[in-house]
Amino acid sequence: GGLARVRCGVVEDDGFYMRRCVELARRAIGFTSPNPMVGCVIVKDGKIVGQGFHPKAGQPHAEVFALRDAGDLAENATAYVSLEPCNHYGRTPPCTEALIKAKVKRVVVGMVDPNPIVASKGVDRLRDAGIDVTVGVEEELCKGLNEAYIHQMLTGKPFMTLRYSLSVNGHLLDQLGEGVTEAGGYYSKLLQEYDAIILSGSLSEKLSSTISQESVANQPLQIVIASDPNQLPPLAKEVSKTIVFADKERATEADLAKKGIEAVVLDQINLTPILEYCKRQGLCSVLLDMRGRFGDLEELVREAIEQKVLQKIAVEVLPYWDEPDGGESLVALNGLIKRLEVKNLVPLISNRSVVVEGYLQH
Ligand code: AOF
Ligand code: ZN
Repeated sequence: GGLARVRCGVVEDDGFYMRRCVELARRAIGFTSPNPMVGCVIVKDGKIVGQGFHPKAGQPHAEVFALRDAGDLAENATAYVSLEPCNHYGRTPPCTEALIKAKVKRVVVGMVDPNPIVASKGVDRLRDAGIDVTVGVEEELCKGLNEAYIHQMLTGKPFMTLRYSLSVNGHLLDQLGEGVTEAGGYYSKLLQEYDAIILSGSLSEKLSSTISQESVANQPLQIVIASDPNQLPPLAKEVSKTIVFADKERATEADLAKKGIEAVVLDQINLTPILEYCKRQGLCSVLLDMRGRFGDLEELVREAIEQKVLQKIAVEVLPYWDEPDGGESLVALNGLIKRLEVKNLVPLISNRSVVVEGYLQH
């Protein structure tokens, strides 16, 4: 943190360039999964001569774009990368080799890659090639950028967040605060960030309003939990892929397919098959999106907490004092969560809500 040291107009601070990497990486928010977001800058004589970010899984890595941008100027330069350069052939060739070939003198790495096939081997490879490597600059910032990717890599499970809106008197609201129509609103930021959202199928007409209004945005997969799939509201399938998990007592997959609904029917709706589905689909982050009442999500939320699968809670407090017969209260969660470490108070964008993000301490 802190301000960059500046000497004769030349920025010398590693943190400064690493923060720039993170800023670049964020341009691809919502598009890189299952890959991480990564940014890279090439610095020579205190000037940025090349920059890049990883735009999408399958496309070249951040380092490749930054090196291309720098051209011959990369020789003897310092490369800053928010994540350890890879040393393996995946969908793309190793970044370590590209950096070595470009003859960079020094590499500054934000954090080691938790991917077991990388896990410090990239750093080792660069050092073996005689490159000076510094690891762990703005590490917390870099980890925060890819909390879902890191969690998924280390546990094999998607990063799961529970979100809800509350009135000032503590009732669940179905309003979305700084909602989907506002670019930069908190809810639209969540939609952009998460690979999938899980919604209750008993929450009626509101399902289609989850779709982001920004045309360039990532559209998360909608997972609808429906105890009664015959009572489903219209699904906004034309905009976002939707899958319904339903109770087998009420309908068959074939019945639902006839109605154009892609469904998985289960003996009993519970967390395990949903997590397995997420894994098969390669989903790294999932938002449990609670609107107004628990509805069909109640058991799922409970299980996610009890099985320590829920990582984070994002609460938006809106300036309403709702009627007693308004939304449900959060009593169903009482006693389930032992400790919540509040890390982020998301700065106000409008004066219409306050957002608190906390992490469950399992
Ligand atoms: C980097 N720079 O910009 C990214 C990295 O299939 P691939 O070739 O895209 O490889 C994916 C893995 O590479 C991914 O799981 C992670 O370990 C690393 N991502 N590495 O050096 C990048 N996106
Ligand atoms: Zn790479």
